[in-house]
Amino acid sequence: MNFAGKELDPATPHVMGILNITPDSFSDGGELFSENGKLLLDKIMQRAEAMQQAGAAILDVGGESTRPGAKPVSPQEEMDRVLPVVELLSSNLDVIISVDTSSAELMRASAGLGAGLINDVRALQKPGALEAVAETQAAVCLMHMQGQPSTMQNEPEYHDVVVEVKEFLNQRIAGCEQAGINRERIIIDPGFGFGKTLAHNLELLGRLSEFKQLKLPVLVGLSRKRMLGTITGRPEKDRVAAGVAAASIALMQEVSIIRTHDVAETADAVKLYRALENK
Ligand code: 8Y7
Repeated sequence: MNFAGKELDPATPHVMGILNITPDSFSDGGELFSENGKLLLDKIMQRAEAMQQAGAAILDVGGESTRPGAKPVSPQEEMDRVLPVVELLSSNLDVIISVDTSSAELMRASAGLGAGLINDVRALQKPGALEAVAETQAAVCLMHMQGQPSTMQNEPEYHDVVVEVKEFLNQRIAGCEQAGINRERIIIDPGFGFGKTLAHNLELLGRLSEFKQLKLPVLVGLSRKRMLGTITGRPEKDRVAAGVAAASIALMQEVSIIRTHDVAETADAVKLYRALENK
């Protein structure tokens, strides 16, 4: 897997650490902003370095909260949050920088500052997004979502969730290829929790290996999500063990990247999986 020049071994899984630059983020926001809303770049750098040392090969920087019902941010505000962080990390850390955005303008600007991956929960469906990524060397993660973040949890429906998510991803892959983004740059993600009931999420988790049919690296984000709370009865901060358990189930189905808030714990699961594979 190539990320604008930085390589990761595709034969073994990797951890992506989440760096949310949103004051309203549910688990790690707030402390990264001062009282008057300025970015605390020294704190952000500390958080990033800690995640890298704990085993993250990729850091996912996001300035727009996509949790169900979140307030939208203006494109300018998203840029003001994310770009200084991309610049800071790319000049100070040897890590792959991912930018969690749907905005073509931010995709272009962050790739220019050294981002190696565009992580788009809207799978490059916003105007200009396909073209923006095509102009860069960055890889892209295409995620499936049914509906929009504000309404996606209102009775989502599928005939066969795995088949429909695969069909959607196949269409987006074709769109990428037509726009000049070749398959070597594409990662796919079923989008746990994005317009899915608990039953849909469990169906996807149990049948993740079917996504291998698309012959592209698979990324999954499960950490601290509501499905884990529903199953365990635990609040967000106490879902780490459930998240690592879910990650292990995904690892056994040969996913390539695990996106997580809990890098050290997830990196241990990856080590266990690698030890098993190399036995
Ligand atoms: C995912 C994601 C979120 C995910 C990818 C959360 C930005 C909600 N979830 N990106 N983003 N996959 N690719 O709980 O599952 O982290 S936001």
